[in-house]
Amino acid sequence: MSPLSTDTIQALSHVHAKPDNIRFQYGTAGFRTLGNILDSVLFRTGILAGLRSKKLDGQTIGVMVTASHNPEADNGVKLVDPYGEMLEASWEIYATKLANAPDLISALEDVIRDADIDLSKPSHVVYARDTRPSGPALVAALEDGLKVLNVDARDAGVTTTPILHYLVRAINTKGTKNSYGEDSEQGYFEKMTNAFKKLVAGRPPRDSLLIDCANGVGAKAAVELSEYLGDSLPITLENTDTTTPGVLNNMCGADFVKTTQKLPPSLANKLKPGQRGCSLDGDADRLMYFYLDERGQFRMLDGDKIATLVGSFIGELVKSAGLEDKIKVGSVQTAYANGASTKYLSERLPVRCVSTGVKHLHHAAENFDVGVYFEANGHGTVLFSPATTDRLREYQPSTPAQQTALEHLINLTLLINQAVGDALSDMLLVEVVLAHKNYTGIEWDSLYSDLPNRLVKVVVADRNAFQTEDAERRLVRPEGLQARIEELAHRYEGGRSFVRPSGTEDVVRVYAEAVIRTQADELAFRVAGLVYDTAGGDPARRPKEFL
Ligand code: G16
Repeated sequence: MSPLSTDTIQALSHVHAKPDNIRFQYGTAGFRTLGNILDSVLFRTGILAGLRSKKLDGQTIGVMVTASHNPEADNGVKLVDPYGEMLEASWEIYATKLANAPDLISALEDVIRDADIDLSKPSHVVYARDTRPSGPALVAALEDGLKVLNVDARDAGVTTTPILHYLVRAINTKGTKNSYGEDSEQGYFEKMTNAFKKLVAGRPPRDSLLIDCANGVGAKAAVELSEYLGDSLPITLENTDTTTPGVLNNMCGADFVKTTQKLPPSLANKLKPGQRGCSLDGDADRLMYFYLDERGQFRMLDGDKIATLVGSFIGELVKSAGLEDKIKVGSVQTAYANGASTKYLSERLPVRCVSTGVKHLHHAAENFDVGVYFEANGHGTVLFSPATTDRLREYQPSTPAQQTALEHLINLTLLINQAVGDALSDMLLVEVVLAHKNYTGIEWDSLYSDLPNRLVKVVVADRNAFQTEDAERRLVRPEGLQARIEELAHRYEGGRSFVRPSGTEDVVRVYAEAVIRTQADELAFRVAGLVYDTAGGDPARRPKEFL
């Protein structure tokens, strides 16, 4: 085992000093907080990424510098494991330990001993960042961390989170039976758009899709995508300003649409009634669809609507291919899933509910032959198990109709980014289903009616005081609060509400749904008020609706 170069670590830790009195936590999507306090975290994460790669015999680990849907002043960093999945949970503890260690060298020695890491092994890392202004400085700190272990590092530049995940998987599977594609952006776009073109071949031309790029890195990727798509899908890009300070995710993007249930004001005169529109988030891993109905009313098609559309379509293809006895399609949701979507899906597929966070959904989806997972916020994908992929490759259909369905399924395995939820890949997937069904947004929307729902954020003194159980559907702490929430929810027809601490923002989230719109809103704000009063919220940030 080669020793740690303690002199280098000491010198660089001095340059990237840890701020006092701040405790960092590797949460739902890595470290995420104000960008201007993250320098030491990035430096330390660089070292951790090198250690993780050494632990895995030099396989390439990904590092993404982003705060996704959060405000522009926030930033963050997360590690990506070799197949493009989220960092293994046991290493999240090491990440948090290193980020907070007063004595970095002794913490590193602990981790190396505990995880049994051979420092003489090689290490490879690929990293990227989104368009946030704090990105370049944070990447420089990360690079200093990578130098500590002489990591062989590749800078993937400014790109989306899903492209970084794709690159990690492509690099690690290169030359193997499970090769995921060329390890370049070009490889990513070609793989996806070639499959898309085959899937929509012979279908009537579609009218233009309007894409709200959240003024983030998705704008850059969407421009490239449109070149690869050619005329197979006409798209119009909006909110593509990645240089004006303050505009990222501001009054636009997938999180704005989901939480306000409104059209971004910047699209007001651009989206025509009946036209399909969609919003990406700041790093292009979430997708929300929408349209204006004939009365000009905004209608949202969220992650639940995507899951039901896609899950049913894949289930039908499996059946048409004659594979329904051999391939089981299942779906994974979280407590945020609209009750109506769960009902619709459960009548067609097995459905599981897990805690918020892609890593939970991803792992649960791996238990199905084909696992369709989407969070209501628009984050999700479809996983085909390795055995299913082999089965599709080897299957001999007995009729031309089975052959066609089989080809569609195989092309879907290429279109879908199975490494992680990917707004652009998901968008093409939705477009494929709409083209096959000859649906507009209106027909898609009419598959089932959402129960009116409302999501509210409450700023409290300590969100860690909130603890949950049963896939976050029930609060265990603060004691007594759950019973009061239930008591309130029972007063409304179809009332359901739950409360959980966010893993990406310093807030507690309150969700409520009910049969009638005004009642869903009232329930949400009454529960939010309860949370506020129990936990001592910040008066300056008390949600206006329950003042
Ligand atoms: C991240 C996670 C998602 C999660 C979201 C919100 O998304 O990857 O799985 O749903 O945060 O989490 P929370 O409610 O705990 O704040 P993103 O798009 O911000 O990376």
